[in-house]
Amino acid sequence: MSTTQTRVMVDTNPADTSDVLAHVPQHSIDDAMRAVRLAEQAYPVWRATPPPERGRVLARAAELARARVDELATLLTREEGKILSEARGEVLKGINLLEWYSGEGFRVGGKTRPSEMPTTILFSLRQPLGVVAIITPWNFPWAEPVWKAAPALVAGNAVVLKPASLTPLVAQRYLEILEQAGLPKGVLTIVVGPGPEVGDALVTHPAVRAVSFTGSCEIGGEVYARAARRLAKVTCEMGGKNAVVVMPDADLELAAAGIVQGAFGSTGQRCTATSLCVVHRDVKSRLVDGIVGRARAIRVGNGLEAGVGMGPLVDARQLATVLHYVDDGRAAGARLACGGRRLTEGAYAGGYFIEPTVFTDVQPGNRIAQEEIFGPVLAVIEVGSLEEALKVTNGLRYGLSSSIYAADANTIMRFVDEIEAGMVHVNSPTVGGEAQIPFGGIKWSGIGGREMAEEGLEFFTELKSVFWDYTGRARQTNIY
Ligand code: UN1
Repeated sequence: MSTTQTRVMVDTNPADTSDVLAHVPQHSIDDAMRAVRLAEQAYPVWRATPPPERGRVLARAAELARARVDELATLLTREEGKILSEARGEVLKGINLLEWYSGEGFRVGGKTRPSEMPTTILFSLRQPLGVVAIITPWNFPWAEPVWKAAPALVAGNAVVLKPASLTPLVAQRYLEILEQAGLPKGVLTIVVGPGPEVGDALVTHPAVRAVSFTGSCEIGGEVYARAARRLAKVTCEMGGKNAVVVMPDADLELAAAGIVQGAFGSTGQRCTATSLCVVHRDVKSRLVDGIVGRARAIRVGNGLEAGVGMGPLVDARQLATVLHYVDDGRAAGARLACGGRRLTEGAYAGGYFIEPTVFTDVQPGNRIAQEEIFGPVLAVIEVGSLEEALKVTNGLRYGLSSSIYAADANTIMRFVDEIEAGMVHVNSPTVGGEAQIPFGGIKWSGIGGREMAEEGLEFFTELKSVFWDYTGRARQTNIY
């Protein structure tokens, strides 16, 4: 959408800030209002489009995106910083979501039930809400807009999407692809702009019937409160402090590899990142050796270069936050087993690079054990039993993802049962999600319904229950 104002954001590569991707005009509050009006105008035709046909638009978008995986992944790496293989993985995950939701076009629907009344049939319909707002973070600039907008669109809604200000270009490619796939103009509009103003304009707009948000707890709490005040539907997917528990009978090589992948993949800038390792004392030193050896071997650098295993942080602010937590861990008496330094020499000079960092001897009450860092920092806590491990992990205010490495089935099942988290991984890292199974967390990590799978579609629909007496006489015998 064109803008009425001339504020411009310089979109740069976090691995090399002299690489300028674009000068992106920022939208204003008036632009956000205009986007909602466009969506209101586009909605009736889209609502009237049969759901299987809406699904076919997503299927075509999946095909178009598949033909452009490399180009999209390269842009994503330049704009966000994650390494190319991770960017490819993200693009492919978005394509899976498009494929899943394209099929949902054949299934959007309610159910039938028998009635207490003669000659009466009961059924429910799932119908679109109208105009919905979607607010997405910078760390999954392709997958997040896809995973929220695909269910919203197949359900028949018109969408105003506000991607993170740091990563607008990848989201714009998504819109291009959707329109090329046949999405009528105005059914999805993008507004780019400073979160507090433009985001708030959407969240508080009376015509916006639902808000789907992913981002920090701080902003999620505000979005939830403001939308709730005017009784709009809200789903917020927020932070995590995701723990891996390692028991003495675990495969320690597998555990070390999974923890390193979970902690340092995407430079730790992932709501499902592993930021806590809760290990049984009998295997602690062996596990820590395995983790530290692997962490030290990771080559940090520009994600476009072959052989690089970890990219930069996204911007100076994120770098300052992560370094602040490193100082805090040191000051609290934790032992820095590796990393902890910003990298500034040579090719690092132009980017926001930091070493993969591991703290051991961390106490459960330390801030680095309690708060989401959103960077490549792992805190290791030693425990003496599964009970103690559960106490540490369930004592956190977050409840997004979790993992256990163990062999004994009873230990694993008890963990699966008792861990307070929306997602549990067994013998695998805390990260990731798949289109066909709900994604989301509990406690501070999420509110308002799961994403992905059919649950993700339900959020974007309203149910209508129908009571139909096909003789018109059943009510005469009604006792209710
Ligand atoms: C993943 O772990 O693959 O903001 C996805 C985030 C999440 C996405 C994580 N919403 O990090």
